[in-house]
Amino acid sequence: MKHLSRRKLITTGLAATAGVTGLGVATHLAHKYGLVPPDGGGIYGPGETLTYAAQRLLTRHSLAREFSPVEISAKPLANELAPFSDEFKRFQADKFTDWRLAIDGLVDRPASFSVSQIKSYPSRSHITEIGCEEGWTYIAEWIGTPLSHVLDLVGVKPHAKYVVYFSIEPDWWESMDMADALHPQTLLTYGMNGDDLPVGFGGPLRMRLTRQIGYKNVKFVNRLTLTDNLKPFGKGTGGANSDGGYAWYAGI
Ligand SMILES: Nc1nc2c(c(=O)[nH]1)N[C@H]1C(S)=C(S)[C@@H](COP(=O)(O)O)O[C@H]1N2
Ligand SMILES: [Mo]
Repeated sequence: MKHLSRRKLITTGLAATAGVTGLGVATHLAHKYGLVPPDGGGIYGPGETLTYAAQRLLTRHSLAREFSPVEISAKPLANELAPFSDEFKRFQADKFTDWRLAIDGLVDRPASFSVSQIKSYPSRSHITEIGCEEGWTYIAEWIGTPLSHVLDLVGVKPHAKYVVYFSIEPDWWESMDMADALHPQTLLTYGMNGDDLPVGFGGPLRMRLTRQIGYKNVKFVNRLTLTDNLKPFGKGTGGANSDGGYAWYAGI
């Protein structure tokens, strides 16, 4: 990694804007340094690769901006959701007592966790902004357990490269790399603005990543899988949204 200097990356970026040859160079370098996102071969291939590579090299450990309590949006906007299924309503009627987050794949000890178990672990909160690709954003306080804490409990195998996370809602799933999975602001979120996380915002459990756009923040999460290969999931791009043509790495 240290051989690919900031200067070189910037040069590569300039080359990329200069033309096809530059794009080839950028892609070649990104492959060489393990900076190619899983959907990097798509139509936006080199461009996505460059964005991902730049963010990963330059902002690997950076935190998303945190706001002060007075900046919390008075009326956060919940994205329109599909009607809740009978299965979901049964969990809800029982105050989500039977809700489980299952973790499997490349871990030493596959396990499943209740919401109250997750709430008993160390918590972290942050006041951050979430935004939809359609243009609106809001600021809220998000309360949860760092994903890294729960991953430590199950023991992630060293060759795991991605966390794939699934909603109880059919067809809602996404994945992130280990840099985001272990990032201190990435939370298994169960609270919002001092209360339980309302179901409209993804309760009882939502994946909250601060450095990527709204659609990566999957609601009603009930399963995580650790993997080193995203190809077997869906169409192989690493998420329901990237399968549909959006970027897999949707950095903000
Ligand atoms: N399970 C599930 N998760 C989801 C969605 C959804 O429809 N179902 N919508 C996504 C999209 S496109 C966005 S922009 C955000 C919206 O979050 P909000 O409702 O808190 O504004 O949730 C994301 N997570
Ligand atoms: Mo969205």
